[in-house]
Amino acid sequence: MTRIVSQDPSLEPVAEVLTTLLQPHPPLAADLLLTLGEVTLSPGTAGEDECHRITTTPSTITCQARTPQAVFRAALRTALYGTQGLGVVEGGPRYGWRGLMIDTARHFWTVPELERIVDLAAVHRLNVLHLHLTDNEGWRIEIPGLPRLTADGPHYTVAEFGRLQRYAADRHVVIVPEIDLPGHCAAAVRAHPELGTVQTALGPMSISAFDARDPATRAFITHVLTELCRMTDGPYVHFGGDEAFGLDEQLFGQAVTLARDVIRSGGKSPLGWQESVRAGLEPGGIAQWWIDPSMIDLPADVALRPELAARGLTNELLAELAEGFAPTAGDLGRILASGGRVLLSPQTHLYFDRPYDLAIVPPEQRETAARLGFIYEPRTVRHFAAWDPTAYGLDTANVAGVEAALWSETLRGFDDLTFLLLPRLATIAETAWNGRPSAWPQQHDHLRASGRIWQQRGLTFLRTTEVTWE
Ligand code: TNX
Repeated sequence: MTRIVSQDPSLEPVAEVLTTLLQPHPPLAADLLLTLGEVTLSPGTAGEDECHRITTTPSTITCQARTPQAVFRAALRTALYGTQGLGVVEGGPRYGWRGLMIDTARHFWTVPELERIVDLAAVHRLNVLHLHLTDNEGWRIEIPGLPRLTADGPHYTVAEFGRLQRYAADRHVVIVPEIDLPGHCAAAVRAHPELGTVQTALGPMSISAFDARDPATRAFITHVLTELCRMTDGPYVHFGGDEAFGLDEQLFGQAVTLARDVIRSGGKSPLGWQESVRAGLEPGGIAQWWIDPSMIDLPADVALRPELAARGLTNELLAELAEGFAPTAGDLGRILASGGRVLLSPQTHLYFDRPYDLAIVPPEQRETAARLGFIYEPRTVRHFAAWDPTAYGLDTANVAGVEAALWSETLRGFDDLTFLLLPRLATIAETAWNGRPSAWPQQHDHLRASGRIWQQRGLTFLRTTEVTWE
């Protein structure tokens, strides 16, 4: 076992959780010393609280930072990936929000499964786990006073959610819970048919959205978000706001404004998908940017992508989708014009339900790779590794951070989940930390080292032929 010595009482919990996290891995030859103290602020980093200094001698590795969280991340990284020789290295992350979103609505992930994801997030120095807790397919979080929401489906109880947040906090990961409204609300309406909705259709799909003029619906939104704020330890509550097809701007604005007001009254900062900026945004407010018309890689004619036709997509539906997403063209501009901050989740590179290009999948994993992923064009791992967060020409002050997202429509179990996450999560996590993509040879070596770590942790991953795995 690696010997971990904390030189400050406030670092004892860090030492303890490091010991637990490092259990599956071979010990370090040197002792790991944890210490609090000032470090030089590295230029272009998220702030002093996140910066660290690592000093390596033949017998000891000292991880120093101003905060336990920065000591934790520096020490875990060093213990897993080693140091670059003897001497002193200083550093820190470029982006302060390095997140991963997991969809618990389309597939329910158990608490132990989520704990393994929290561990994985920590291994890759991520600090946010965003949980998409409700959607048309299911409602996954107990809300005190509204038992019908969770009467007939798997879900997290209040106590489980509390334990998960503490587990994550020990690993310096903040949980951001999301209740998706006013669209994506079918599960809530199944449980509470008395709620007022607006009904529309997208191709063959019928779609409902909350009607925020309805008093029962307003009371419901208020109740749910008030309770959620009470249950949430972290500073943020996400209210969704995406794809509210069928609602006009005014009705959409009413729902978003209500959600934000309730969340602020609950003492939390509201956060929504990019569409929510159409209801305005307060200066400094965050909107999660995931799409614009240039990112929608759907063809104008299904004949060009036979696999889409096989999934039931028609040209009529493609046209409706294109029309429904047309307003996304203005969202980024709206966020910037209101002095808001962008949480970068562009689906071209940060949506991990994008299928893998079968050309990079080894034969024994082809069957798995072929059934996983949404209707996006397949891509290689190098495509994700090349993602450059500075490519959008945004000012530092306008970027809240980076968040990858994994939607669960095609997933059947935990191995499917990690198969889509890994290896690309590691490349995006490095880019979020460094602020820019490293050159491929460096990324390659990092992935290769990561593969060993995932194997030791028993995690399934795509053994892409782009990497010479150990
Ligand atoms: C769009 S991304 C959605 C999700 C789907 C996802 C599939 C977003 C805010 N909404 O409901 O699961 O596409 O990639």
